[in-house]
Amino acid sequence: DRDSGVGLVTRTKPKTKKPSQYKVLLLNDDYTPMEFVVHILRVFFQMNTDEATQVMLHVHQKGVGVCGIFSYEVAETKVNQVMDFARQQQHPLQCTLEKA
Ligand code: NFA
Repeated sequence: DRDSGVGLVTRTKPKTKKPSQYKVLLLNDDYTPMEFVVHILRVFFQMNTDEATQVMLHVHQKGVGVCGIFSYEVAETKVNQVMDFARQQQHPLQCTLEKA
């Protein structure tokens, strides 16, 4: 028999999407010691002392800097780890995330 011509449009785009990426940002303040920020970057972002010092100085001079880019789940975990650790040590350091 003839095809009626009525039917569903077939998918043209693949359904799967790459997970969105998120930047983890560190914000400058006047009180958190530089060495503490370097320690944070080494422990939670696997940087060596040179990399950590560069990122810390960038944040100190520009006001904000990127610690790394991760999936939402990992970025959120890093932010919580940094904020919890800074709070424990009574430093006002702020860390946040932003869509990349
Ligand atoms: N601005 C801080 C200081 O002079 C150092 C700092 C760097 C704090 C990066 C927060 C982020 N002690």
